[in-house]
Amino acid sequence: SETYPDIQRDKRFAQLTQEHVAFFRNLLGTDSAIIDGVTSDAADDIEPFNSDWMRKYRGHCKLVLKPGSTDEVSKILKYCNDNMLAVVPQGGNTGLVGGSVPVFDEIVVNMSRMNQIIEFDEVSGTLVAEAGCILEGADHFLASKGYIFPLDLGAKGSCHIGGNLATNAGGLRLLRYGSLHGTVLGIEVVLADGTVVDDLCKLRKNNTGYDLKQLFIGAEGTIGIITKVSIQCPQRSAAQNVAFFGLESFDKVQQAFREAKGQLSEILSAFELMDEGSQALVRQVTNNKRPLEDQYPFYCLIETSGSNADHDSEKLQAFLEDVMEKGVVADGTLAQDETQYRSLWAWREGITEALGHLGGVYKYDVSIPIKELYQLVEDTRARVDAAGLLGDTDEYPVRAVVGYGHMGDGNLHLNVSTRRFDERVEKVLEPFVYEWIAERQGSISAEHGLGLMKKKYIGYSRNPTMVGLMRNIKNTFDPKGILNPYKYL
Ligand code: FAD
Ligand code: S2G
Ligand code: ZN
Repeated sequence: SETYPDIQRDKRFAQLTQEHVAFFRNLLGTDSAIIDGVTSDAADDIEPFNSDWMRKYRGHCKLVLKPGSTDEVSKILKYCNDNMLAVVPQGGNTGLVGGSVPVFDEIVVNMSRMNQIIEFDEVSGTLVAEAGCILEGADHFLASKGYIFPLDLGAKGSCHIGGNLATNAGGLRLLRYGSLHGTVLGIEVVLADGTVVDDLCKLRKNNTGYDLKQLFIGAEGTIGIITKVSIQCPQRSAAQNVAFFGLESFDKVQQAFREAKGQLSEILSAFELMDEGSQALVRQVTNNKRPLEDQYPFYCLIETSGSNADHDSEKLQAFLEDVMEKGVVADGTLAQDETQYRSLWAWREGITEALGHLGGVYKYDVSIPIKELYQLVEDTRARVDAAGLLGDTDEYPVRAVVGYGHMGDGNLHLNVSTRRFDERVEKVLEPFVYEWIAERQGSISAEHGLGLMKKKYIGYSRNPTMVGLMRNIKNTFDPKGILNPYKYL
């Protein structure tokens, strides 16, 4: 796991004492809301809260608090602010940049007990829920009402809606439903000093002053703890279908993307890119039968969501025949039923798990102008090979350099799969990848955020004026710096 030689624990932050624990125990009033490693040895119970999903970042917190209400969050933060106790807000702990676990002994405030749906308006589709609601649970609730959550990602079974807002998660449906900056109507958030900010607006339009909620979307818990969300949810499409294509070049992938937008237009709901390397790893881990007979350098998964199953599959069938005829697509298959729909999606959604299963992964979630999207993978693979690190042996630890992602958003997930985290590999990759991105005015973080991993690289995508303004905002909302310290800025 990662160690932090270049970071010192901020001496302004107090060490936890038994009095502090007594205050929180008294406030929360139930054992299920507190894991106390201060007055008792709870190391094993605390472990999952100290270690991130990739097992790459590890903190040493001794106290996990699980508030059950906004008032409890407010009293926790006021106490921490008054007593200089550092805090890490935590949702489902599926973040991939080390933002959701302590760096040292910060208190973890985990939102999992605040997981209720509060209200749903069946006419407007407006959902109000607590931040600790699990994304998949909220989507299932909406499905029962004929609606859909305008966000989907592979971590849906564990990630929280609050964490999704805090990281401004993009995911698999952004092409169709847009970003959380557009779908979120309001939030309730608690500031470092315990102030409860009620901006839980349920109106589609509210043009009365600065749109402050936007600051908290993507702030990664550094200026407040989101406690409630109000979000506009679209009708769930009656008909969903998915096609899986094999293509001979990245040029052809770009052509397929243009054809999909042109021919499928309003029913296109996802366009995901996968390279052969990423698919070979999924095959290696799952041993599932591949969707197509032959192997191709590239694959794309195209999803349609519309109101009329016959009309949509006719349109998709015609599109498939057309792009095959034109030689844009070398081979393709359409899902015939729900089972095939899910199994085709699994070849895209299962990549992250497969990579995690195989050992250490260096992840780069980046935005690049679409025409160069895959060039970064090729340049990185050549660089790792030239450094003599490609080989999947103990001596040459890099198993594969693969690329996949949300083609429609110009968002590539470059992943370097290794047997273990290895200094030599990191030195070859960083800052090379970030410099490559900066030269093309791309973004070093498309959707996963900055966290601990990318804090020191923000300058590759934001100029000093912007970073200065962000610091002013941080100092306005969290002047003592107790919220998620050491990260982000
Ligand atoms: P956590 O990991 O617990 O926290 C993430 C950050 O938000 C931390 O900085 C934390 O301090 C802060 N935070 C959490 N809750 C709150 C709150 N209530 N108030 C304030 N701050 C808070 N991400 C994408 O964008 N797109 C993807 O397609 C995608 N796919 C993924 C697939 C897999 C298999 C995995 C493991 C992760 C994936 N992710 C993806 C990354 C991750 O799931 C998202 O960043 C997600 O939004 C994190 O939600 P969480 O509840 O797990 O937050
Ligand atoms: C995805 C998940 C993280 C990764 O699958 O869309 O956001 O890089 C990613 O595997
Ligand atoms: Zn993604």
